[in-house]
Amino acid sequence: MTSSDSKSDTTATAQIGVTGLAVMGSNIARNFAHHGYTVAVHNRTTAKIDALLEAHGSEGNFVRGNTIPEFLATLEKPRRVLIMVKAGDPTDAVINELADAMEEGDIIIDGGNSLFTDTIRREKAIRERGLHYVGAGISGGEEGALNGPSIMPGGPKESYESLGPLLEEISAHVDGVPCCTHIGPDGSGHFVKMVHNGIEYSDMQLIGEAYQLLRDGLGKSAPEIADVFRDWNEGDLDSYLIEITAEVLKQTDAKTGKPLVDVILDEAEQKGTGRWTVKSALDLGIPVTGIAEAVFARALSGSVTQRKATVGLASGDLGGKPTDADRFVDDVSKALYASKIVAYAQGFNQIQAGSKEYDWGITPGDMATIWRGGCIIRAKFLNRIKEAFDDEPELATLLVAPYFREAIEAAIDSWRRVVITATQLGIPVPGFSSALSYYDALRTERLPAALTQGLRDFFGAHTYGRIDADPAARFHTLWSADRTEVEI
Ligand code: NBP
Repeated sequence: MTSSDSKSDTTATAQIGVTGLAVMGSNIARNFAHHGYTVAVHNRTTAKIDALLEAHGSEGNFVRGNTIPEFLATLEKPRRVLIMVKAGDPTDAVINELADAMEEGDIIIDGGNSLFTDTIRREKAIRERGLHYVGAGISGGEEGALNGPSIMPGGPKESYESLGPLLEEISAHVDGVPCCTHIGPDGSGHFVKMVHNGIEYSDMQLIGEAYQLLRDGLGKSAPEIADVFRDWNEGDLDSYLIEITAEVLKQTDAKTGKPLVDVILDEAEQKGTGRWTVKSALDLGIPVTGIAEAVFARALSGSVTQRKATVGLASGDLGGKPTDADRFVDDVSKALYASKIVAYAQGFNQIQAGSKEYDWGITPGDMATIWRGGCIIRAKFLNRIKEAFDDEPELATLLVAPYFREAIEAAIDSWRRVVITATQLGIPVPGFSSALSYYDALRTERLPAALTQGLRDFFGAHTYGRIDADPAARFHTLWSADRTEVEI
């Protein structure tokens, strides 16, 4: 079917509009159409409208709009327009163009990966113009967008009443439950999507470390490691990322006949959502060490100058090669699971802290529910996270929820053995080891922070609290005088 004979009737009335028809937008537009909606489609350059209608116009009812006014004219009122363009300035440009032409009560939805503070700003500006603004995090990539993504919409409750049923319908469903729910006001949806991406970074880093341990610790080939990941996907680690790790590892490069992973340049790129997660965590004072290590590990892989300069530096000679391969594989799987629990525990603490800071009223267990399908971090154990928050909505950390506490108890010796072996062999495991340190630090009764406070008081009179006084009371030792203590 060509663009001229596709269903591109400009007089039709569309229930939803999608502007921005690159990978994500065109697949979401098709997803809406597959669910029986008439979808208005628009793109800055009309070639992408032609391409969509030419290839997929027969899949449902599409209405083309070559310009924004033409596009808006095809939509039922109140209009619902989903923006799927590049985050940042392009999104602002499209919002402004739409808002100038829209009417009171119309809804603008930004489905891109926008920074949540931009969404807070935009929501306020659009609200003041009498329009509704919904910042919706969408995860699942190309495939999810087409067949059912995980959707995290923030914004006014009234907008969700009109928009929610559509979004829930096109989202992934697990056990009949949609992977979409109203997250909270203004930037909450994009905040949760950002943390989701941060957890995704951490998950991928841990998977990478497990792969390297099996490769360099046991000398396994990529296809052999693919088999291990396939086995792991049958148990507690069952998740999309573990499943596709097996797929990538078993892929052969057509050009060389080698495993594809062995010919891919080992420099990981990033688009920025992991970095945003860490920046936000620093502002909130939440130690998301697993996500931070993952972001830095990608940066390190791209530190070509430093890597070239250090090739061949001493590694030490402590031996430590695993003698029992099967036990080592089992240890690595347990270390991976325990480290992954830590990554999620940290991410959920960040969501709790963000919700408190911005007064969003987020229900953490609901995030676990809507991440069970459609998205990149979908995993079997999200059910356990949901149960943990259902049992204890104010849970201090997932690490103390009975299921996870027991899972870590079962993994702890393996986890330590893996970190010891990696250290002996000189295999970098920043994710595994920092997760273990985080766990150990949290459960340690007395931390060296007392000494840090003493030092701060010595050089800067920054004061300290005492274990035997009111927590709010502050004390200072007169270090350069007679070293007696005064209460401030
Ligand atoms: P891209 O992020 O590659 O953006 C391309 C789209 O933005 C095209 O439609 C392009 O129009 C449009 N655009 C640009 Br660039 N500048 C514009 C401007 N000034 N005015 C109007 N339109 C402009 O597309 P994508 O990969 O489909 O992602 C869309 C959004 O979804 C992004 O925010 C992305 O971060 C997010 N996201 C992507 C994924 C994924 O897996 N790719 C997953 C989840 C979320 P043109 O055709 O005229 O150049």
